[in-house]
Amino acid sequence: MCRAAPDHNQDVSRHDIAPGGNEMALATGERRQGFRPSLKGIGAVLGTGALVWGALAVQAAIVGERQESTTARLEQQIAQVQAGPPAQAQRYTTEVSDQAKAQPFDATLPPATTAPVKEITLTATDDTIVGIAKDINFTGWTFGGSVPAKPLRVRQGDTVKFTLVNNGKVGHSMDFHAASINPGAAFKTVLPGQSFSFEWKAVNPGVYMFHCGTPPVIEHIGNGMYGAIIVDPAEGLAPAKEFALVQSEYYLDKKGEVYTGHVGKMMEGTPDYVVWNGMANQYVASPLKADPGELIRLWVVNAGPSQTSAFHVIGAVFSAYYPDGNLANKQVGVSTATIPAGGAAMFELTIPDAGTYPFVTHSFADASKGAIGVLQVGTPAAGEADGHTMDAPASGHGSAAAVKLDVTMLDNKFAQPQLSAKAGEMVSVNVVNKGSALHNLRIAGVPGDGGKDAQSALLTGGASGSFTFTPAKAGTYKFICDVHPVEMTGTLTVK
Ligand SMILES: [Cu+2]
Repeated sequence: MCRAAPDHNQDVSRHDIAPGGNEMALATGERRQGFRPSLKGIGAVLGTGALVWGALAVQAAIVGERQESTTARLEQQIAQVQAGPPAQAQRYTTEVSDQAKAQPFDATLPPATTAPVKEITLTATDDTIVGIAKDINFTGWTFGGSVPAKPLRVRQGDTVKFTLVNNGKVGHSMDFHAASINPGAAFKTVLPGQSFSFEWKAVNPGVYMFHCGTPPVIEHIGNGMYGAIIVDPAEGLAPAKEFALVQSEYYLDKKGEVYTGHVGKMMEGTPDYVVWNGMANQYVASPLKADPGELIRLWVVNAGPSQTSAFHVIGAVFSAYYPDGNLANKQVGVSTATIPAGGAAMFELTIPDAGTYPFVTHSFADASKGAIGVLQVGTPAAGEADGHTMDAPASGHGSAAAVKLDVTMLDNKFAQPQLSAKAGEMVSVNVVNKGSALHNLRIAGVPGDGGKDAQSALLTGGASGSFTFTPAKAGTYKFICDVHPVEMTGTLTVK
């Protein structure tokens, strides 16, 4: 049920969303009547950049966005995209930022209040600096001054009275995936300096994305305008340790000291960072904490704008997985679940043994760009470096007589890519991670403890560990880091 607020904002009505509108504003202010995008026709005229033009024009035409500044921006972006693909992707550090160290994004989730009407106001900004990674500051576009927005929580049956205040320099809007509402009336663009209210009823329980839907949507989401809203089911939920996690991508352009969003990279789908709750690897440095045997509930949104998440907790299986967070969607015994861009899911798990359990998108190209966090269950075992290492496989061998090998991990290579050992002779490997990313060392095809490949624990930056194995047969064996299996490889020669 939508009720447009009686015009705070006369101007907004002029900029109303008109689905099916076929008029496009040009930067000159002139309007092109009867604009009917034809990819083929445009392609013939404009050449290779045309598909992108087509995509943006269709989007703009469909939504009928007529705001001059947005249109000018759109044309700039088209020019940018037409200028060619982005420069070869640079690898940025995934070491946590000073901001993430000082104040990691709070992933804990307080319960919803019992008020049947939830009045929520969010302020849009487009100049909020976010410390994505060490020495990488980014001009975020936000709801409420953080990327992502702080999670919202209501109960099924509540009425949400929502107000968007636009303190930004361009138009912004709010699209609640949890709402069933006429988007043309409710999700419309609000001009800078103005505000707009609408209300909706939280009918469907679960977890949903919300985001700015002002064209080009990819830019507004790519710059940070999104968050999670949880709608508790009417029947309630079992008590649990709850966390809200939003996966999203950053695409960087260098403008002075502070980075801005690179729309060309967004269109190419080549993110520089993929992160949990806005900052690279922040929960590796500051793990989320739970107790052994405690029910853990994770509300996970994939804000995109474009990547698919393959959500997984290393060393655990979800006792229940609910697509969109609706209890009616229950699946059990799930290790890894797909969360599409714009989608969400709720996961429940119980971890019996104390230890360090990383949560990742198992699309490892993305995990290695910052989408790794850690669930710290119980207190770290003695000997675990600064509490962030996984338990090393217990060694059943005395290591006194073992041959010692030292391996140093860097970002992203092994400092000793060639190792050698003798068949039948026990080897003790000491590994130290001198990089900032999460690494391990696994020797493929050489049995270690418990029938698995001989391997170290997953080690955070600065941590160290050790493991032993006794190679049975001569040969050459490849060792890799499971987090960086392409770049981090080496060879063990057994004579
Ligand atoms: Cu926006």
